[in-house]
Amino acid sequence: MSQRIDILNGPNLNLLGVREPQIYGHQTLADVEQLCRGFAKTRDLEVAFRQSNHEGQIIDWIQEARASAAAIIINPAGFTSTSIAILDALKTFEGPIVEVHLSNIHRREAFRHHSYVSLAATGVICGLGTHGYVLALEAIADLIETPV
Ligand code: DHK
Repeated sequence: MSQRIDILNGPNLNLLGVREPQIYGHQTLADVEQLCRGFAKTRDLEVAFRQSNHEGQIIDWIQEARASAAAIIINPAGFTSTSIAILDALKTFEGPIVEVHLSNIHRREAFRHHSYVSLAATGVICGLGTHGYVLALEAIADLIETPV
């Protein structure tokens, strides 16, 4: 049976493609979902791809993932540097967690440099645009097959 990977996207990522394209690129979130589903198929993984502008909704999805997902990929967007509650929820998840940012947050404003989420993440990918999601899935597929 294929394992499920939850890909969770935080606030404003629904506007991907139109929002500050010089930073976040021209691909939409639907494009990212398509990329992820295409790659997941090659590794026999099931994907639940979600986006919310609401912190509580993201926390509910993380809690749900405890029972139904093998791994989490999360782009917490603006909640990265603010949400202790998302960090606490991620700490209850036992599988691998990969934090993804489209932009290189370390080349941007200082307030984006600190991530609460990184304290719970197995790995972090940033600055590689939408390809970062595929790299995260690839890493997770390997981790699931051969845990470190
Ligand atoms: C997306 C956001 O919305 C910002 O709040 C983060 C992240 C960076 C990204 O690069 O994907 O600071």
